[in-house]
Amino acid sequence: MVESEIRSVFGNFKTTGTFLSGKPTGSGHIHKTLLIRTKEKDAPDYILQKINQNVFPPVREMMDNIIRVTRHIREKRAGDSQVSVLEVIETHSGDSFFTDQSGNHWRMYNKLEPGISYDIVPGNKVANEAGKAFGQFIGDLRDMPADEIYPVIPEFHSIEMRFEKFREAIDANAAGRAGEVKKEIETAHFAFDAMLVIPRFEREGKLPVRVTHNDTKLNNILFDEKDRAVCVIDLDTVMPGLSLYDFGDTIRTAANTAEEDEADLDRIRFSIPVFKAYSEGFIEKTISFLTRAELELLPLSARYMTFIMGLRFLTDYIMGDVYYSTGYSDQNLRRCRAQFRLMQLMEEQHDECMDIVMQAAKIHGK
Ligand code: ADP
Ligand code: GN1
Ligand code: MG
Repeated sequence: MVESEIRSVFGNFKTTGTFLSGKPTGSGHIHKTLLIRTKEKDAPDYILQKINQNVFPPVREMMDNIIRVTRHIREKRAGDSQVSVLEVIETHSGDSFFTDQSGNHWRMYNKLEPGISYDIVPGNKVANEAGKAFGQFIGDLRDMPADEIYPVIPEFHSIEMRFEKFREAIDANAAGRAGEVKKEIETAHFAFDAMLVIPRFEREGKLPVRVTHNDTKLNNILFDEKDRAVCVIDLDTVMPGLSLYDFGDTIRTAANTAEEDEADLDRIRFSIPVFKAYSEGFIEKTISFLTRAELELLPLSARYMTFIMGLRFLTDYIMGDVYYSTGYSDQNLRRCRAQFRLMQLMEEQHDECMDIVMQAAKIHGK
């Protein structure tokens, strides 16, 4: 996209400062994210995003959710000087997003400074801060009635729905790739049953449905120069969900010593110190309301989320890369293989993880 077009989209929002440049930023897989720099030294910079409408068709409902959630957290965190909250910048007509002539939807946020995000954990402090931040997030939204939040992607983390889509993709074989990935298909079938504990417990009413983030990748937290977690971002998927999803997805990303698409599977390790640091932070902030079943399923949740992402990457590869942004032709397959490898390592270390969780719960009073 050329800069003159970006400048013209930027012109539709109520901003301070004049447009200097607009460049792609971040490593998210869903939206096109641009960092907008302004000319004046005292004017803020902005984050402009072209919303992926294929993934988020109910754009208005999604933006309404974000406004509700940010307002709620801002009220809760008033006076907490470490915390920043995303601010949706209005258009000149007072709307939360702008629609261009081709029907693309755009939204803008204040750029948080310095706004450091990590794809790979640089140390245990970041892991502990991340645990506190996502734990606090669920805690802050505890009193928000789940029916005030629109389910923008229904059944987002349902393993049964994801498995069904995976089987449909194999049957359709739209990109002619199913034959290449027999081994991964077999791994998926083999791993599936163990995951069903979580939906079963949910159906039995043992796992409370809360308002959760649902996309708690490590890079969806912004840190400051001292590695303090300052802001939880990427609020598009905030919906009714399980605390397990939020715990598990950060472990999937933070406790992996390698990139999400690492091709050399020997470089993938499951870091117990990171698991411990994250768990301690998360449990500190949630122990007062987590149920026993939630606590006991935390170690499995990491495997559940790693499996679900591996399965989704594999499904997307089989379908011909229609959902996630990819930078090269077999990136989704590499992502899948890396997730499946990590899932196996997590299984081997399950008992150690359980001890860590129980120890952290004891320290914080359960
Ligand atoms: P996606 O859904 O595609 O992951 P995100 O909203 O997570 O989109 O944004 C992608 C990346 O852009 C983030 O990981 C972060 O690096 C950067 N980013 C997003 N919003 C902000 C913000 N308000 N301030 C600073 N950086 C941001
Ligand atoms: C996507 O938006 P981003 O890059 O933070 C995806 C998540 C996956 C993740 C895998 C809406 O997250 O569910 O866990 O990629 N978001 C959506 O890296 O599908
Ligand atoms: Mg993101």
